[in-house]
Amino acid sequence: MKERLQTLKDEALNQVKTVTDQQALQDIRVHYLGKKGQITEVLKGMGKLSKEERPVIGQLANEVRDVITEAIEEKKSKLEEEAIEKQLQEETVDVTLPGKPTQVGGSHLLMNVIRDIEDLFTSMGYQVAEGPEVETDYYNFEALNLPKGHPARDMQDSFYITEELLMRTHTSPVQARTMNKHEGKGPVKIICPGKVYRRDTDDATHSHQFTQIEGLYVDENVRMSDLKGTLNALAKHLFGEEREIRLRPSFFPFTEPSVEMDISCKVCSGKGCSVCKKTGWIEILGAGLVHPNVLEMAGFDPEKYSGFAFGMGPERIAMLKYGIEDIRHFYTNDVRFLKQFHRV
Ligand code: 2U9
Repeated sequence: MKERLQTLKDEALNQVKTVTDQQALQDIRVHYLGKKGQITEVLKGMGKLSKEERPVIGQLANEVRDVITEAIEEKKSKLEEEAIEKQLQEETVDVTLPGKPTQVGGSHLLMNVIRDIEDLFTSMGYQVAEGPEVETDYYNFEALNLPKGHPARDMQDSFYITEELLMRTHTSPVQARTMNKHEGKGPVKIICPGKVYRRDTDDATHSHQFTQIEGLYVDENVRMSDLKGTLNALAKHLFGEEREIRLRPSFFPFTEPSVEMDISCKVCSGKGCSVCKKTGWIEILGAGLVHPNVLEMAGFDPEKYSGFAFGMGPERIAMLKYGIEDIRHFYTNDVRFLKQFHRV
């Protein structure tokens, strides 16, 4: 029995030394010290021993059990330490290592231009108004002095959905809707950004869907000089304090008189270059005093009220500001293009 205990002890201690995980260690504990463990079996065999041998073997068996128990406890805490150390190693972050670049998104260039313009006009007391992209023929055309069959309708070749519904061709219907809501009482001071649609073949300067931002100011005694002052502020806000503007006569069915606004070319400061086609001036937007028919149809008395309106394309503004050659860049979502203009 003594040798048996000795063998078991050496065997157990050897296994405890070589074991590498808690589960296997637990199995050793059960195998030797468990209810049916080797040592326990020996102790159960004590009955067959002589009364001289019993205390000796008993004591030896307890010593062996204690030695094995202690060795197992020691190994257990050693394995726990190793596990923590390993975890620390694995989880240690070498802060000197360069971080993984996270692709930070940013606002779209067109949104930046639209926000710039909104910021200027909201700072002048305008409100941002929006409306449906699927518009009625009445608000997209009739209310803007473009009665059925009016030739100018063709200029804005449209995506009709039904006889009466189409994808809006400009954001002007938003102004017409807003004026109606005012039931003939001024002032109306709004800026209307949004997507518009025209049946056009996409190329470097045309797209079947693009953005527009229009503005409207209706009140008593609104004059051309108010429009000019407002457009001057806009040009300087977008293209720099040193920019000059020029107004040229033009025609739009919904404004009379109508103008187009040019800014002095910032590439050649007006001397003439390829960008401004040697004119020194670059056309930016169209504008005018709201046509009395449009005021009337919206319930405003043209004798009492007058107003100005303007419209521009944010794509055109962005292409001029950043020298972008192809309008399709705005829509093809090429991150190499977009991230050049990120505003985080
Ligand atoms: C109402 C009354 C008048 C909006 C106007 C323009 C001139 C204009 C073009 C700019 C670039 C269209 O996208 S574009 O090609 N727009 O030149 N827009 S006046 O006039 C209005 C609008 C609404 C009730």
